[in-house]
Amino acid sequence: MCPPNSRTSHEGSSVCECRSGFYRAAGDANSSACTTPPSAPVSLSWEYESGDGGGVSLRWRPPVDMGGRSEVWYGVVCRICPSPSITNPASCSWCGEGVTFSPVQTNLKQTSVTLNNLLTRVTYLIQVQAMNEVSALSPFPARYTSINFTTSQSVPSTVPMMHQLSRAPDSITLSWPQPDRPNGDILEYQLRYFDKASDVDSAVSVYSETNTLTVGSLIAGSIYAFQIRARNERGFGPFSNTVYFTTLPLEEHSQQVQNQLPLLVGSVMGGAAFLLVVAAIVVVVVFRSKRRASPYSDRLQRYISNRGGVKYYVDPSTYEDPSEAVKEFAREIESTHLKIEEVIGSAQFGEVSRGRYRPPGRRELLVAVKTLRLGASDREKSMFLSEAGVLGQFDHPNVLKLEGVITRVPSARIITEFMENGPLDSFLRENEGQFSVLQLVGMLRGVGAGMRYLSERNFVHRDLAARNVLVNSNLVCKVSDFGLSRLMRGMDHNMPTYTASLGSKIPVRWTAPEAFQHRKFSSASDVWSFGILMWEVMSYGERPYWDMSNQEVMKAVAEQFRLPAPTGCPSALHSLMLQCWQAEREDRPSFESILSSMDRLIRHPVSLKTDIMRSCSQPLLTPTPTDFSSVSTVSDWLRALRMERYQDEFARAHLDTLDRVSRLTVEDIQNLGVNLLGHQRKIFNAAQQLKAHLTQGQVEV
Ligand code: 30K
Repeated sequence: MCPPNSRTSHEGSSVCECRSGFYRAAGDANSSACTTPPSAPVSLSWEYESGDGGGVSLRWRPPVDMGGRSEVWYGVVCRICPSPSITNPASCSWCGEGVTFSPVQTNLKQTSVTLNNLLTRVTYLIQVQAMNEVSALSPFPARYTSINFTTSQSVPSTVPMMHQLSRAPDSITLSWPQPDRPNGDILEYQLRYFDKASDVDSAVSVYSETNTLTVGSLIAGSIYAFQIRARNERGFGPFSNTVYFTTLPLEEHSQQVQNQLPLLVGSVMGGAAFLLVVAAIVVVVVFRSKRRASPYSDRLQRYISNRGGVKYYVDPSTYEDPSEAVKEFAREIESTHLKIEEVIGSAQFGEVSRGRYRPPGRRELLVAVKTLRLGASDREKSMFLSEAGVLGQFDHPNVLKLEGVITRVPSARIITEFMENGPLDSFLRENEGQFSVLQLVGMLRGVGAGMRYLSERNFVHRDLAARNVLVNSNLVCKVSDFGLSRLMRGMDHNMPTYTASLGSKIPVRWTAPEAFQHRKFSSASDVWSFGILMWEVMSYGERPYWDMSNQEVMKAVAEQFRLPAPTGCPSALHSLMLQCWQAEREDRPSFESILSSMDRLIRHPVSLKTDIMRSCSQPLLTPTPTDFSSVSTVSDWLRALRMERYQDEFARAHLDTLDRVSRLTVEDIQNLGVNLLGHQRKIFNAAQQLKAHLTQGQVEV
């Protein structure tokens, strides 16, 4: 006798074969009954999930016919259809990756699933298939049941963040972006606020149709709690998290007024009627000039606004609690989604490892994981994490991308994209001479584009250098290291006593003179650093100013010496560098203009042809290069170089003609008794230049 759904094909056969449409699964014994795929699930229904996630939950009951097996699982197919009346399912397209399934989309063991991130006012066609161990053996598709529904408009999702635009003793002006899912037109926002000392029952509400609002009648120097929500046709969405802002303390206010007093007094003298007009102009002018003089001034760095569609970056240190900034701008990553592989380098607060991160519902990414070293203080932890608070605000192909943070465990981690070729400086050193000028300019253009993006947002990097730019496998360069700038800035504000010792922390060779002398950091000082970075790139990672000491570099730069064009560097690029190194920061180009210059060069590659005369190692240039017409003796030459102090050494070595000087070798100079390293280099380069000049003269004759 054969078990159910099987039979023998001939007399005396030892196995019972399955009847058509019935199967034995791999694990089934030969003597067991044959089984078939299950029938379709039944009673499929849907309903909205509570909350504002735009979710729908689906439920069904198991198939009536289990096909003779006990196990069953389900798969969900999601399609999006053009109209509510589905006449032809073929006209529906796949939902794509936007929709997420909880717990999973396939191999579901339970009879319910939640779909999230659905669009509003869209018709979905959902099919739920039932499968068992023998489904794969059947040539027919799994049986399914389907349902369609049209999502209604729902209330807006929460407003993701809120920022202070300005403050006075009795008022605060706030701005915020649209909710991620407005689900229709936003009709108005409700801002509710209360004194932090009291509770939410005492909250007052104000309404606005725009994304900014000024709240008045506040008490000076007090902390207020703010919450915001948006309303569309369907009603109000949920309130945002509470954020706290403080009104301006009276002392600070009076100081600000005092600073403006001389201007006011001047205006008063102009007469009463005139005064009104003048005062208005003065206020505008003062505000504007302040902004230009110090683009990283507290005010602007602190505030985010959407003026002209550009967001200003928000300085996490202006938050009451900087970890709030991290929460706001950085996603918290589940440790279980991250695999750390090997250490690839070290950074200021600990080591950097390579890892793999699998975000739910997305493919695995290679990432770099910065880990805060064990035993770090709370202050170090918050400085460490504030880099993520900055990075998380940016989204540009030439700015390192933040994937998220892990803050809930003792050793905090920052997860960013992995950059296959590592830091730009070592990458170039390891590949010296391997790239065309066009490729090098392409890399520089990338860094320039990242910097233009950052400067548009009023972010001042302060530590732009090739070591802080990372390169991926496509040679795309991305600006990184937003930590050092934060650290220096934090100290600036909070620990003035450290400022003096900080001198050593400033990367002098990359820093504009006004920044290392008076700490006037600005986008214009970033432009100076960009010029140095251009030099690093064109010289394949040579150290700027070679082995000169920081002191010597500062002195040389103050005396208007500038780096010469690296070997093989087109003069058009060197002249762009020289523009970045203008002593007066107002004279330097903006990143915008640097980028257009580079684009022009890239479009006309002839301009990037190296001109031979300049390709040889040039001396540290002065803006007025050595004028040989007035140089006829060795003393003249030394004077032109501001190296008069070595006259005796030159005389002792019988270097009494320009011809002899032009033939100086590096060893000769070392034996001369010129003991300052930078000077040896300077003299050698100047001698080379002299040689070029003399040979040129001969050719001309
Ligand atoms: O892929 C990488 N992604 C990163 C993200 C890497 C490094 C940082 N932060 C560091 C940037 C440089 N800065 C220097 C002062 C210290 C912090 C963020 C990163 C690296 C990398 C790791 C540590 C130091 C420098 C770079 C990386 N190094 C690599 C070396 C590499 N990726 C890929 C290949 C490689 O081969 C030698």
